[in-house]
Amino acid sequence: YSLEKDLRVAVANREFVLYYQPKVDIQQGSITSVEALIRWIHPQRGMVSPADFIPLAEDTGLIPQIGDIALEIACLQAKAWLEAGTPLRVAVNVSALQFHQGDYVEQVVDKLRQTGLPPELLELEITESVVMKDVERVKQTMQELHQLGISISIDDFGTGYSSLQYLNLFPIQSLKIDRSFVQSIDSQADRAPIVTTIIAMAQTLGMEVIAEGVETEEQVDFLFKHGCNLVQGFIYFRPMPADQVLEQIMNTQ
Ligand code: G
Ligand code: G
Ligand code: NA
Ligand code: MN
Repeated sequence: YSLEKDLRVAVANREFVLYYQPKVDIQQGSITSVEALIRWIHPQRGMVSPADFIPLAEDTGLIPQIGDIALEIACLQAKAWLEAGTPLRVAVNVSALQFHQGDYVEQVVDKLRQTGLPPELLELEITESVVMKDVERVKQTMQELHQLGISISIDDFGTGYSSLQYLNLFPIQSLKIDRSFVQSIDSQADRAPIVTTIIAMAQTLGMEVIAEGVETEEQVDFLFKHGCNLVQGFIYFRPMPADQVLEQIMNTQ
């Protein structure tokens, strides 16, 4: 039995769906975008979490194809929401291998063209570790994406030791404070300064800052008090299937 073999079949048969988790502006009481999170619907095992197959997809070189499927589903969905009269920006996770492909920008442009999604409704989440490799090329790729009107977020921020100097070179719209730092707000007082430092850093650089993995009122209060009013986490919404998103938004507004 081989999960790798199954994953190849999964790519050929497109056995993937996206769940969506809203990002909330707690000051405005609005949803600013939704993060697309992939799930594999395995014919025997049922729903498989990306934590259990993304690493395998990276090791086996299948990740660019899976990323391409995710991007396509996300663009189609955001286009459908737009046509339903509810424009909603969708944030898609991009893995290092996909981002570093020579024709990544063209792949994205093709997807926008094929689906008819305006670039302003697409956001790309790139992990901090990706950004620190090959800085000049990353900068070039980000600039091309930015000039198209696409937003770029740095995911899992705080785990990868980016220098301020590099960050300032890139057209980055927002920093996402890694869940591990957010979850230490209640328990480990010594790590809270990391959160406040990231918030201050984002403000200094003129970027938005969003906290991910927010689960408690205490975390929300702390974040708000320190100037971070964008949050994503179970306290507001869990990742949900596409057909629940509009209903949830209606209830929020
Ligand atoms: O949804 P969940 O918490 O199980 O996601 C686990 C991890 O998988 C997260 O780190 C998330 O960023 C990553 N992930 C989710 N969807 C995608 C995707 O479409 N592409 C890539 N590369 N990673 C994803
Ligand atoms: O690495 P990335 O940030 O893309 O991971 C997002 C993952 O975090 C998703 O799989 C999502 O299900 C999960 N997630 C989202 N909100 C919370 C939360 O409040 N608590 C925890 N533990 N996980 C969360
Ligand atoms: Na992400
Ligand atoms: Mn993250």
